[in-house]
Amino acid sequence: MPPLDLHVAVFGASGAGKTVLLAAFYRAQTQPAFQEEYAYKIQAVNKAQGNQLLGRFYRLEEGKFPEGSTRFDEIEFDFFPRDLPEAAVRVHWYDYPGRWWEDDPVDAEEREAMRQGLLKLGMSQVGILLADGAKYRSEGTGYIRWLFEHFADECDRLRRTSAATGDEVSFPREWILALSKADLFPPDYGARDFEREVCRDADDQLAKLCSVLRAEHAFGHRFMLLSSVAAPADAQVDPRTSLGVRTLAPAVLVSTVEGAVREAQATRKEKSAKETFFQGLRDLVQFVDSVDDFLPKRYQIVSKILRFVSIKDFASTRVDRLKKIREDALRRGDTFKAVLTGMVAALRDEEGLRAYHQNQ
Ligand SMILES: Nc1nc2c(ncn2[C@@H]2O[C@H](COP(=O)(O)OP(=O)(O)OP(=O)(O)O)[C@@H](O)[C@H]2O)c(=O)[nH]1
Ligand SMILES: [Mg+2]
Repeated sequence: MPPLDLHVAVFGASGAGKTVLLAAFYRAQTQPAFQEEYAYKIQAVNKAQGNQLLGRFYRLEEGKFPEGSTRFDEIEFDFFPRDLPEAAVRVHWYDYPGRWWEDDPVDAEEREAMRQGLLKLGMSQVGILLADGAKYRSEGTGYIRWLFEHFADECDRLRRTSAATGDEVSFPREWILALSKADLFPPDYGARDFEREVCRDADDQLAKLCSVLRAEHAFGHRFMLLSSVAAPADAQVDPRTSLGVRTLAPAVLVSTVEGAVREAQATRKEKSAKETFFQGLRDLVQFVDSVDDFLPKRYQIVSKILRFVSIKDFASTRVDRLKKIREDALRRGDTFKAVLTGMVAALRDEEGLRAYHQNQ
């Protein structure tokens, strides 16, 4: 069976930390210690791109950050179970100049690259809106309000200009709000604290953004902290310390399932208003064999996921149980079960609990 494709689009202004995040994401998950602990590992589908990412990381180790990006890149990563030859999950990741959200294109060529790139971002299953941690640290609440307003305006503008040229832009259905450069915050600051501050201080702007994205149920309830490297203001960069980069793929996987459940619930007329996610999930599993018929194409991945991870394990907070299932699957050579349960477990370990929080 080919790997499950997850498309993730990181939305972030210039300097928010997209390119460094990509290098850290790759590097952290290629480490032998990572493989030992998580029981899966990542490989770049294109080896040359993998080397470029490593090169970028080695320069970070010498304290050199990348220049601002100048073009659109698509990078694919495969997730393999420890010691098994086949990949279970393929993550498609896009990197691009954040100034595309601010400036007009410099020429016709860039305009076209921008158009194609933004269409790809919009087609992704999961969107990550990256709030710049350094700016939030220095500017406070005003920055988050500005970010939501600015992003809502840009999405609105994109929709209007695309409509004028005959393109229909879509936006990801599921969203994660992530705070980059989380190393600039105190060590006990978690995604839960970020969620509290955002809901307390920027609820109006959040509501407006949700309506522009047409994502009332899907934006503003998943929060992440991300730190690609520790870069304290007056000390050396420490590229070996990261936060949340190992939680990202699992968060995207789970968000994709949640999106499909909600979509399936919405198509069923008899659904009660109070039906929970897990009731919806249970229901979806009962239909799992016919699910591909009624789910939109981009969610068909979910029927596959649910063949390998049981609802109980999906909902379980028992990391030890998940790890046991994962190890059994490895012994049996069950590629998909091993990686998928490994990812669910990663959301519940210590790093996952600090870096990821869902409030509803
Ligand atoms: N403290 C800290 N600083 C970071 C981190 N990641 C990035 N930075 C800083 O943020 C700057 C911008 O990061 P990039 O990854 O290049 O930003 P970008 O979003 O790719 O920017 P564009 O390519 O212009 O869109 C870096 O040069 C670093 O100074 C991080 O994890 N922690
Ligand atoms: Mg960049």
